[in-house]
Amino acid sequence: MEWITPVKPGFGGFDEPYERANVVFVGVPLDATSSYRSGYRFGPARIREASANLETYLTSAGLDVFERLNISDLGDLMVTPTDLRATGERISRSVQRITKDGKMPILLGGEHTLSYFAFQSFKDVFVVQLDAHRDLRDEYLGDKLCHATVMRRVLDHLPPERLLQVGIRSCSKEEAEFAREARIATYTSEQVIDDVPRIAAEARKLVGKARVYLTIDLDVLDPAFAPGVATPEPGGPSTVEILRLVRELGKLNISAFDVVELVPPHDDGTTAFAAAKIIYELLAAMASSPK
Ligand SMILES: [Mn+2]
Repeated sequence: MEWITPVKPGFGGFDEPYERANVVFVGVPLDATSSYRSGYRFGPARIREASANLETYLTSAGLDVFERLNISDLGDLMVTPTDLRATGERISRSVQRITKDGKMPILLGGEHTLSYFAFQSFKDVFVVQLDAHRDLRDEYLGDKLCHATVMRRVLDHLPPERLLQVGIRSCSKEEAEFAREARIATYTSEQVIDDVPRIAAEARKLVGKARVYLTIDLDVLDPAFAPGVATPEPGGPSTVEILRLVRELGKLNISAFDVVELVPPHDDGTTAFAAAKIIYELLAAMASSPK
């Protein structure tokens, strides 16, 4: 219906047919294991809304991401509220299918537990995690699989030298000891703030040409820049520091990424717009770097 010139509901207000796409968005409104703030289920919709109100031309890269990439948005995956495993299988199956079709999946969260199911679709990946928290507890409030244990569960299937944690400023004593013993590569929040270009360069060197699953927990940002998250942790980098970082990380050999932990009932829009901007910067970096 050309005569109405509709704004499409997909990311950025655009929506290429799946068959033509090389980048495919899926929303995962998972809202199951929160121990404090909840309302994640509104996350994907708010990120899409913000994305439609930001420019698709990125001044940093000097390109329009929608001219360089064919972007499709499949909408939100069905979440079974009381069955995490059933929802998890649906996440894994979708990510597997998109990858098998030669396209890159991008997941809009939703709570962080979704990363565990998405990650399982990839063999031999390097997991790069931007997060205030390590999420390495073996158990939390009696749960083996939840937002506080998600990376520990990932490590059930991944050698610890294939995990890089960036922006860390909070964990339990048990997690700190586990991370030390497992020698998990870590950059603290203050290391990032002190020298973004150096951390970005070191991260790129460490990861090399490995295929990457990138997970971005929005609480990596200082709560001043991202108040709408489930567990805000003071002392984080600013939005511009994270944008500069992801601009470099976007040059890695990324197979898939997710942006998680937005809780719209606690957001004034700031966090949703930061999330959308981070995604645009990543897309621009990917579009401008030959793989
Ligand atoms: Mn976190």
